[in-house]
Amino acid sequence: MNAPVSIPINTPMTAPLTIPARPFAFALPPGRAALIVIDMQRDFIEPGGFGESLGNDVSLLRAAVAPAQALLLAWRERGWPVVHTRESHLPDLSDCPPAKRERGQPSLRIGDPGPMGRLLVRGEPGCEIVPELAPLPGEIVIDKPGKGAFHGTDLQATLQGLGVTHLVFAGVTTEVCVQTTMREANDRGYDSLLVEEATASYFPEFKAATLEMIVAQGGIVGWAAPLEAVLEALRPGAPRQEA
Ligand code: TIU
Repeated sequence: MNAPVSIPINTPMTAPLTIPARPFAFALPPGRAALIVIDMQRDFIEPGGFGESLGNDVSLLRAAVAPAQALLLAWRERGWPVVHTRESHLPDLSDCPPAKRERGQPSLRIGDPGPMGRLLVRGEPGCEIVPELAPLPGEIVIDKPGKGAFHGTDLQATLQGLGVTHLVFAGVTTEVCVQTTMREANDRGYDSLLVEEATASYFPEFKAATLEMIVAQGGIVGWAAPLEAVLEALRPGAPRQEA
């Protein structure tokens, strides 16, 4: 069982930044928020990878790259923690359940060789994050065997160690790995915000529906906000919520 989010004692608390968001303003506490960029890998975004093997038009995901990069750069300027995830498997596929590998009739399966190496296998070119969003030394990279980033990883312990209580999300795909991870985070007690332009789906209607699902019922999963609202809040000197 996962322990609830805990705050290390002596963590300095400064007044939260206020981000206009749906279903209501998101209060982002400096020092306790991490940016989590989900699976912005060549295997999902470029032709010849896992996403295309499933029959998808991968060009639809490209739209999220520049907004995610703007968010990442603003976050880095603040010096706050960044987590990158990669959906990936060990070369012997011992962490890939047969039910995942054998599902459906893809043109290539996980572990099969393609133009960017073996699909979704760690260390292969296709498994890497696109160059625009490449992790910097010191940023956290979580290799995850599932759709959710908490499943089978040490993400929970890593975030707890950093005293993180709030997550800002970018990445692909909106309704699969992003939404799954936001739901996992919600159940673990994190407040999560999805940045609308910094996420994409092979199915634009699924992205739109997912945004609605997240914010419905008073934020049953979390919050959503446009990129500009987040960037504005991150600018030095941006107004803060009254403590
Ligand atoms: N197929 C699809 O939409 N997504 C995935 O398989 N993985 C992620 O979302 N990263």
